[in-house]
Amino acid sequence: MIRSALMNVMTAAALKAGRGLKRDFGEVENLQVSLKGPGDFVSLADKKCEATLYEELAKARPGYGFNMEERGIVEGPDKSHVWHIDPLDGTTNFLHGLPIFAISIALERDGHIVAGLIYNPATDDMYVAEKGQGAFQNNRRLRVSARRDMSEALIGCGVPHLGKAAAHPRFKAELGAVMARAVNVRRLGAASLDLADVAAGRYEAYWERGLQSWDMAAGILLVREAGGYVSDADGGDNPLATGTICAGNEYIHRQLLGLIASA
Ligand code: 2AM
Ligand code: CA
Repeated sequence: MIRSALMNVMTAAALKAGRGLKRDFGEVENLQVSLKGPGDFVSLADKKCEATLYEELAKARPGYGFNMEERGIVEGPDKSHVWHIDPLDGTTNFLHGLPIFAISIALERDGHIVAGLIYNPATDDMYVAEKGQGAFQNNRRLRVSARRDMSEALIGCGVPHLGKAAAHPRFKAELGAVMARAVNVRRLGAASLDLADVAAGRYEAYWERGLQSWDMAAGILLVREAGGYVSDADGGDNPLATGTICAGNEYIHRQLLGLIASA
């Protein structure tokens, strides 16, 4: 596993913030029955988690900029470094008591993502990658799947939620095209962990539209360092700019792009 000073800083921040998130997740079940529901509680958990990450990372690496889900962009005097942070990816799962959510942290240096971390505090799974150093789950090196045949491929996706109704028809068409060829499709609800599943070879490929940089930045590096391919959902080379993504092993990534384009 990667033990650089930078990765130590990132894992320490994620573990500290993750402890709070896990405690709050334990409370969500009790709140399900209350009249008001757990919505406000969850958004507070999200904000607390982000505050911890912000404090820890700013203390350890003064001057770096931030691009975070809750606070947005916080510029720092050091213009060559930006953290992309999602304190709680998979919010809907968290709200419903499903243990599929994560903290996602990526470091951009001079326009390139050089380090990524994804941590699920509910399962204590820590995924890390640094450019040129490989990708790891806990202490295990990750490698994308070797399956080449779409008829054996398990494909992850993201379903646009109720508030994105305009995106529903296109998604249904793409889903139809993929269902016609892949063995089956999964939708787990946290983009960062979907990318970790590609890096670990559990999904042959995954696609989604309507994402933000903090949903994807760490996972993109993880997939590439595990030997996978990443593009946007239309085959372009900048998923962070378009907010769409397609990631997978070399063979299924290419075939999935073809299916999406045919939809
Ligand atoms: P979130 O839980 O941090 O919001 C699931 O399809 C993915 O989409 C998750 O990574 C989720 O991240 C993200 N997502 C959910 N609602 C979203 C929204 N309104 N805008 C952008 N991304 C969203
Ligand atoms: Ca997210």
